[in-house]
Amino acid sequence: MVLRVLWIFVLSFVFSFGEELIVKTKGDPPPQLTVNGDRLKLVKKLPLPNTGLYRVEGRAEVRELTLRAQSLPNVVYAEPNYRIKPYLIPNDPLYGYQWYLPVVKLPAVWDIRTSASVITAVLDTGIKPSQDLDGRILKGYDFVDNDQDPTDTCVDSHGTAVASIIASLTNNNWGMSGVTWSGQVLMVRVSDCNGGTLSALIEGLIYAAQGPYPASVINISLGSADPGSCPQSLQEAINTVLSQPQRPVIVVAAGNESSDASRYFPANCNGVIVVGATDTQGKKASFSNYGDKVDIYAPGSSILVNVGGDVFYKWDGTSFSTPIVSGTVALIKSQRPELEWYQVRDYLRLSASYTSDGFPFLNAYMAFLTASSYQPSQVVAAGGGGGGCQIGGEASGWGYISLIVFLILRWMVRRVSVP
Ligand SMILES: [Ca+2]
Ligand SMILES: [Ca+2]
Repeated sequence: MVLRVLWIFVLSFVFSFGEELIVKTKGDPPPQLTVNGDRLKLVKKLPLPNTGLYRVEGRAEVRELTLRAQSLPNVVYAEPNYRIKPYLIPNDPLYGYQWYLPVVKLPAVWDIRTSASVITAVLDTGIKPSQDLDGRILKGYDFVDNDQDPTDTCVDSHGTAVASIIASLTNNNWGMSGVTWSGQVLMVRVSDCNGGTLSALIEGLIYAAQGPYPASVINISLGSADPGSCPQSLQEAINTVLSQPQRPVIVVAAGNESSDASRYFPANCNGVIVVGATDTQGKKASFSNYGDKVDIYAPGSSILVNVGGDVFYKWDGTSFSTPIVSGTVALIKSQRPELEWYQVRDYLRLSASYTSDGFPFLNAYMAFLTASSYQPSQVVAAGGGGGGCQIGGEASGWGYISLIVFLILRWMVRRVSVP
C-alpha cells in the first residue's frame, strides 16, 4: 500500500499537466477569466454547455490555479486539460501467447513510445530470415567463420529466437510482437550450435560498439562457468565498449545452472546488467542463477520465440529473459541516449517490483517513466586527444527529487518489513 501511494507520488512528478484548463461557467464562457490575478484566456468553446478551453497566461501552476478557479462564484467546475494517449495493444495473432509482455508492463511503455530508435546488438548464433524480422535485421559480422554472413546454421536457432523477442515486427498482423515494437537488431555471430569462444565474444563486443552500426545496447545470452571469474581480456573489452560515445549498455544472462551467478562470465564482469529468470508463477525460475551479481529478473519460462520462417517455440532460460530486459533498455536509451549503463541499471532496480520469493522483477513501465524524468543538464566537450564528446548530465528537477524520496521511503519500507 505504501509503495502504491509512493508510485502515485512519483507519477505526479513524472506527468505534468497541460497549461490549459477546461472550465464550465454559469452562462456563456467569457473571453477571459481572472483567478487571483492570473489570467485565463478562452481558446475555444467546447461542445458542452457553457464550457470553454482556457489557456493559462503566465507561469501559474496549473493544479493550484485549478483549485482557485473552482472557488470562483461564476465557475461550475474547472480541471486541468489532462493529456491522453492511445492504449496500444498490437494486433499480432500470437500476442496472446506472449504472457510475459503485459506482466512486465511493456504495453504501457508502448502507449508512450513505440519503437526503439537505437540499435541493439545480439551476440549469439546468428540469424535466420523470418517475415516478422523483415527490415529489422542489420547483418553484422560472423566471428566464427570470419565472414560477412552471420546466418545461423543450427536447427534450433538460438540467435534468431533472442532477436525475435527484441525486434519482431509489432502490429503487422503476423506472428508475434517484439519488445522494441520494431527496433533494429545488429546480428553478430560469436557461437555455432556447439558454442563459441571468448575471443569471438570479445571481437563481437568491440565490433558491436565500434563497427559500422554502433549499438547502444548489447545482448549476450551466453556465457561460461570457466574460469570462475571474469577474464581480464573480456573485462578490458567491456571497458572499451562502455567508453564509446553512444555509451552502450551491455545486458547479459545470469545462466541456467541454478547456482551463484558470480561463477559465470560475463555475469561476473563489471559494467554489465545481469538478468535472471522467473517462471510462469512469478517466482524465480528453478533453473535461474541467482546471487548478488544478478541485477534484475524477468520472465524466462515458456517464452514464445520465432526461430525463423513461421516456426515458433516456447522456450525456457535466462537467454530469453535477457532480451526482454535488453529491449526495455533500448526503449529507455532511445528516450535518454546519454544515460550511462549504471544509471540504466539503477533505474531498472529502483522501479522493480518484487516476486513473492523476494527477487527484483522488471517493471518496464516504471523503469521507462523514471528514466524519462532524468534531464541532461549540459553537453561538455571532452578535453585532450581522445576526441569525441562527453555528454554530462544530472538527474534534476522533480524526477531527481522523486527518486530520492522513493529511495528513502523504500528504505523505510524494507526496514519495517524485516522482522
Ligand atoms: Ca558465416
Ligand atoms: Ca508480428
